Amino acid sequence: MAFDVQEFKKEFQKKFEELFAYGYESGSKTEQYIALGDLVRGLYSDDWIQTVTDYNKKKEKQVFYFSMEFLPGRMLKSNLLNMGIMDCVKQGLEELGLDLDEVARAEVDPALGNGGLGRLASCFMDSIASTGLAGNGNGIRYRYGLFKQKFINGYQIELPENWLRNRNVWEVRKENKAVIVRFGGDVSFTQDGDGKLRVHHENTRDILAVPYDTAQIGYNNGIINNLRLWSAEIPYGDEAHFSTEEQREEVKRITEVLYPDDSNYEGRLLRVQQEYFFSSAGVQSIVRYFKQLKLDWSLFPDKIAIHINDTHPTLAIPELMRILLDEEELTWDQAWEITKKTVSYTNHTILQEAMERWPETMISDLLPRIYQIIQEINRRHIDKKMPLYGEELTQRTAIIANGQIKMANLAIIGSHSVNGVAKLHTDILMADTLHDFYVMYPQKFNNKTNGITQRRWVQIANENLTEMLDETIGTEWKSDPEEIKVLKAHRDNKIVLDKLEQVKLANKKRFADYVLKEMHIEIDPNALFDVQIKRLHAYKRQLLNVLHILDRYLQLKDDPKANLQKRVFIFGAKAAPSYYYAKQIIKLINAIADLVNNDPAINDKIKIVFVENYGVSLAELIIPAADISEQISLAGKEASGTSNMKLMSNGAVTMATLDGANVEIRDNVGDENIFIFGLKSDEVQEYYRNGVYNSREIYEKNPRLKRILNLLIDGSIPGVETEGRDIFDSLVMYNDEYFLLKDFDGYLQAQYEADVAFSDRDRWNRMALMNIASSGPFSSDYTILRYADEIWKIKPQS
Ligand code: Z2T
Repeated sequence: MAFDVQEFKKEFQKKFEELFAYGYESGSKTEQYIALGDLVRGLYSDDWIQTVTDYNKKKEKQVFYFSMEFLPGRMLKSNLLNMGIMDCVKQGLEELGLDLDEVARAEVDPALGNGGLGRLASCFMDSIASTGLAGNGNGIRYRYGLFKQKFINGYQIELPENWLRNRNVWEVRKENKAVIVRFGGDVSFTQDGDGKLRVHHENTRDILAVPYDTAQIGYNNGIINNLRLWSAEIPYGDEAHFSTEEQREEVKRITEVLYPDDSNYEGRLLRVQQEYFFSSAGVQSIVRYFKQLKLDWSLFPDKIAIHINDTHPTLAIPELMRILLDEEELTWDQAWEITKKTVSYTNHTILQEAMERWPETMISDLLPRIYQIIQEINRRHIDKKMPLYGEELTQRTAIIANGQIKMANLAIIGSHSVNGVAKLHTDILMADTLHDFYVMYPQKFNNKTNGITQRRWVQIANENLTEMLDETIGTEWKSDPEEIKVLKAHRDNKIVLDKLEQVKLANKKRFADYVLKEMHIEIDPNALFDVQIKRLHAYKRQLLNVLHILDRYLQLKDDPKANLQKRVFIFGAKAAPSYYYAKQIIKLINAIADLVNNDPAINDKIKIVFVENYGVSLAELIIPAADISEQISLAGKEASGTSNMKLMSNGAVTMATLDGANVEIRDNVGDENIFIFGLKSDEVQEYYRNGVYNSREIYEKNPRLKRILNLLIDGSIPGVETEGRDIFDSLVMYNDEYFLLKDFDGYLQAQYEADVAFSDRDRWNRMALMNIASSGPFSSDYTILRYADEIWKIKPQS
């Protein structure tokens, strides 16, 4: 993008005055940010139009990534980076007396997702544009994002996240692209003169879906794709049908707020309304686009790929069937062929409690025509498979059973590809969770290990490391992430290792400043920063981390001179508001933090920092400062994990079980550069099957562990009488569902080895370097190229 500093300064001043009618010097940071964002959006609008025009002209096949969640993070700096004007803008602002980072911080971080799944969708949008693929996002423009987390007396409190309080400079409302989504009503059939059955769907409640589009800018390639988020409104001219306040509220409610559950299913009517709302709107706008190409319907799958991110958008399948059957009058067989060839599905979890199942009556009342189509898909499936696979196996794959509609079954049957998100996860799906389907459709199953975009997670989040890499190995890694492997040649270069240590130290200081300012806790940047940042879930085992901290606490209480590495334990985690146990764990960690941080006997050898409101922006601050990356879920439970990849890319050493993508991280980085402990996934399976695990026995026989667990119930930790008791009981009396006690010894041993390694600075720096140098394969650019090649059948534009 041709652009110079002087020109930028002029344009910025002009834009500011145009918007606010006074000089930028007297504006607030938010106003300066809005002016800058508005200016930047104007700079890419030509490329945006050009990209759309090109796709249309070439009738390029396009992918539509349907996701209930997107977690883009602040967009200003990533847009500047991808447009190639970061340095120019930084310099220009500086000459105007402004600091880019300060202005950028005025942007509200849109929290339109829960965790891994939503952030993955945004990494994918960045990679789709950056690898030059024709792709679009399709989702919901929630009026309120994921709740804002506060701690009051150590308890999690949830506040509404009004992310649109200021103007959103990136979105463009496209009123002319609005569509109607219909709920309820009556379905009837009449026979035409030619004997054809005609469907009538009447007395529906019609909601207007209005799209808001946001540019997804490719990295230095001039390509700008689209993220389309839908908002529910009352149809123009239809106000008479929404005359009461209650009726108007009901419409608004559909896109009012994101459900705050990560890997947990919430069987509410409003949730399924949300799912149908954005799936239907998305499919309708795709069909409208396809019709304008004036091609035969059989070519639909040659022009369109629809990808569903977990089962949340599965209703796109019967919705596409409905449009092809009822509106376009294709036969069932034609419509079914097209639908299957168009749709592909990613599974993100094997946890049973996360599997979506809707009561039949809910769907038949809310979506009567969609319900009929699901019934027919199910009937044909059973009819076809029964003679081939017999009664039992076939019935286990039914979409409708016991009054419930199983969305995963519909997603698998209605699509041509089913993928897991890490090798181990896909293996478990095939061998276990989805084994019946694997027997029926082995060719549908494939793995696509997750990835992350190093543009945000290294170039933007870690400028110090970026600069050091540029100096050491050149800039090739920025456009081809695998190229970072050449850093391995410097593994024994003392100068490089020292530089890396300085980079880490500077990042740790930056985080320490934040912690001092925001939390009034003083932490030592020379201590080992031990980081666990992810949603709070029993299976992720934040509690195992806690048991380790308590072990150190007791060692220091017994002997203040104990030879232990000084550590700062950093947590970031939100608990679903209705997840009582997870909230108890938050309270426990905060209580232990109060106790340990203020105990003079500990003498600052342990500090615990539980940051409030963890999200993308805080991740960008914490990850570059991490020494250890805690990835300690019970083997077999974490589908992939992605913070493991972000932390590795920033030179943290992983402390891990062999779960999710940790297995592939180990394979890439080598055993000597990672700490592995704990049960393997097949060992866990075996325990579940033969049921011989007895946590009570471990408690009784392991005095060190017993002493720690007793701290929970003997009043040693003030303020957690109920929480301590409940957590103790879950671990000792109710047989410890996630095998914390079983993995405890191995975890302590691995942590001890980490202490030893950290005290040898050269060794640790070499480990950090090897992690950075081995992180290239985890770029979402490669993940996306594999989706494009093997599932979507689309090619990068040249
Ligand atoms: C989610 O973030 C994940 C899985 C879900 O299953 C739902 C949500 Cl909201 C329905 C996570 C996985 O737990 C994590 O292992 C994975 O890395 C991430 O999705 C992206 O695939």
